[in-house]
Amino acid sequence: MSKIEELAAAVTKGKAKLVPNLVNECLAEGTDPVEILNKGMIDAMSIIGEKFKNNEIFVPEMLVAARAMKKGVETLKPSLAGDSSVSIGKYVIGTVAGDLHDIGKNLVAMMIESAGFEVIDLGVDVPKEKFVEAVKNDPEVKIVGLSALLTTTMPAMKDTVEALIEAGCKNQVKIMVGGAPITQEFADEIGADCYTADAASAAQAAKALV
Ligand code: B1M
Repeated sequence: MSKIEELAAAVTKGKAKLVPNLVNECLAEGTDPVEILNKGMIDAMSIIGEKFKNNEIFVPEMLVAARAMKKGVETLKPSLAGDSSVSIGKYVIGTVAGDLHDIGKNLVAMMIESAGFEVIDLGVDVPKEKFVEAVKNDPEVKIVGLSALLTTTMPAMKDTVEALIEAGCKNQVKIMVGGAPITQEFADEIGADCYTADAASAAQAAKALV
């Protein structure tokens, strides 16, 4: 088994203590950090998602796999993120109300930060009012990023975009959306300015928006 396969196996089994070492071993072998992220961790989480859908595993197993992946991302962060010493603007990000998924949101935040933004991370299960407040309280915020992983929280994303529009925030910020169930069509329907499918393209799109 290759090191990257060992890493993926450790993530799917939720072996959080083994994951940082395996990430470092992959890096020491010269594996590209993006490949480590994609093949060693994101693919592993897709396997977990499939197993959950097929009732082969349940929430606790999903949770330990998520914890293991978080450890891996923390270890990989210095190799993935570039120079963020100069700020090109503030970027507010959060997972919408009712939704506790934050691995993808954290990856987006990390890539956005390495693209040169100062990131204000509101966390998970963020009420629409908190997004509005974050924009209203800081004229330097240029973009708001909303993440949703559940079909059941897509309406909360819509509500948040509506609240930002109603509060007049669209004069100040652009709104970016993403997450597994989100599509370009949905983004257009709710009035978001930008949809991207992954963290790397979110960072590129954010730079293009300012
Ligand atoms: Co959840 N869960 N989960 N879960 N979970 C999914 C999303 C699910 C697809 C699993 C499945 O059934 N196959 C399913 C949703 C089904 C649906 O709505 N259609 C599901 C479910 C049902 C649930 C619960 C309801 C389960 C239950 O309790 N019965 C529950 C809901 C809790 C809640 O939120 N209220 C729940 C709970 C959990 C855990 C807490 C156990 C855990 C999350 C831990 C955490 O995040 N801290 C968890 C996990 C780990 C998953 C899966 C397995 C993995 C998610 C993940 O981290 N992927 C997931 C299955 C799957 O996705 N295949 C699943 C890796 C991550 C890097 O990808 O988050 O997609 P992702 O982010 C990507 C892109 O989407 C994009 O970029 C990221 C990186 O490239 N992106 C953006 C994300 N945000 C963006 C924002 C942008 C741009 C791009 O701009 C701003």
